[in-house]
Amino acid sequence: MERTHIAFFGRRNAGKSSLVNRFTSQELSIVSDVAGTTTDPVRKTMELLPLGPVVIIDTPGIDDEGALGNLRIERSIRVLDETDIAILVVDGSIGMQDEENALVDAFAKRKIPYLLVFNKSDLDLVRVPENAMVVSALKGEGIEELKERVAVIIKQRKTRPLVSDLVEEGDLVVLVVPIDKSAPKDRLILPQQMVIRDLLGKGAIPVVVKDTELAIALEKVGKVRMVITDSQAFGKVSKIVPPEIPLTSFSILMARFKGILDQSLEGAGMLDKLNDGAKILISEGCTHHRQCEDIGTVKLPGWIREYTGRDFEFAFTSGLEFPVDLSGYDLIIHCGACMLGETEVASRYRKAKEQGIPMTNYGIAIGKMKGILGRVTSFTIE
Ligand SMILES: Nc1nc2c(ncn2[C@@H]2O[C@H](COP(=O)(O)OP(=O)(O)OP(=O)(O)O)[C@@H](O)[C@H]2O)c(=O)[nH]1
Ligand code: SF4
Ligand SMILES: [Mg+2]
Repeated sequence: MERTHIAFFGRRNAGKSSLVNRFTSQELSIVSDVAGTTTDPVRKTMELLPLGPVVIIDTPGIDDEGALGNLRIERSIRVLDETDIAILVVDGSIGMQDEENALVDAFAKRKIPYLLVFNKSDLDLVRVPENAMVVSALKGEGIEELKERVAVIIKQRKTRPLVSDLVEEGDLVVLVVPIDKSAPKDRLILPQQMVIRDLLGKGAIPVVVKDTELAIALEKVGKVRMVITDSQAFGKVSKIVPPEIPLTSFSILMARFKGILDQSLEGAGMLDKLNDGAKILISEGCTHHRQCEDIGTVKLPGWIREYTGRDFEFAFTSGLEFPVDLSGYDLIIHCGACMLGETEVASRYRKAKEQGIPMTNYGIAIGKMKGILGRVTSFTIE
């Protein structure tokens, strides 16, 4: 399961950092009575009972002032893009103001579930709205109840299956994992681990091979329900796997899992419509190119030029930077985003959609250029 990103928002001095420290039982953030103590979002990845794997995010107050204040507000708002569950912390001795109401609107617009928390219950509180919880970060009161409420929301979040709905118990599924120089040393990447885990959970039988042993494996193993490959090896693998065996890739399954498959398929169609000089944004989810190495920066531009016979202008971004204004681009091609949370990915695709810019990802773009997109997204089951 993906990590749940839980972010604490509110005005300055509401007690966000105090509450984060109580919530995590750690001294994560500095607390003081100076308004504007937290100046940058603070993130902490951890396991938290009864919530499981989470990222806890403390944010600067959204009522900060001046030029620097505006920058801080922007950073807090940016955190919404990765937020799965929001905690809106209100100074209960003051109550809700315009800023809190604006945040509630922002949560609603992005469909982010949130909990309204009136803090400082040890003081005299103004009238508490019915849907609000009351806590005291100072005294540590109401913290367990808050965690339980968050746990309920986590349980309710819909989890789509990655691959287990496409196979039956006892089905044999061959996974192709090329071990070339771009493969990480001594381990499998997250989408590969997730597919294996999901197949095992279903009672299916995953068989993992390198591309070089695929042909021999298919001969030996008998009836195969599906082959799942790294999309970089689509060209080679699609020639080895007989057409009657369904074929797809880890990245296509991930796109389906993250709810962005349809938009990505539509976006890939743009590759046939680009004019010379079109601007293509290639965006990667991490800065250290874990297993992607030069795919985005070198290989992909080369393949696109070869496929289209045209020349384009390429721009690149990586990590958490993703342009707010996408209007200069004709097409966006994103990496598999294995290091990004589901909500961050969804919000990038939503931005592209809102601005009318086609967007696709590496695996689907490669499938398209190899001429096998129909085959690798059909998910046909014999
Ligand atoms: N009485 C009382 N004071 C609290 C409570 N929680 C926090 N405070 C105090 O409120 C002040 C601000 O707390 P912080 O946790 O730094 O607030 P913040 O929302 O993170 O503030 P910024 O980082 O400036 O946005 C500190 O003096 C805290 O001790 C509470 O439950 N009761
Ligand atoms: S986040 Fe993107 S660039 Fe980074 S390893 Fe994953 S797929 Fe590659
Ligand atoms: Mg703070």
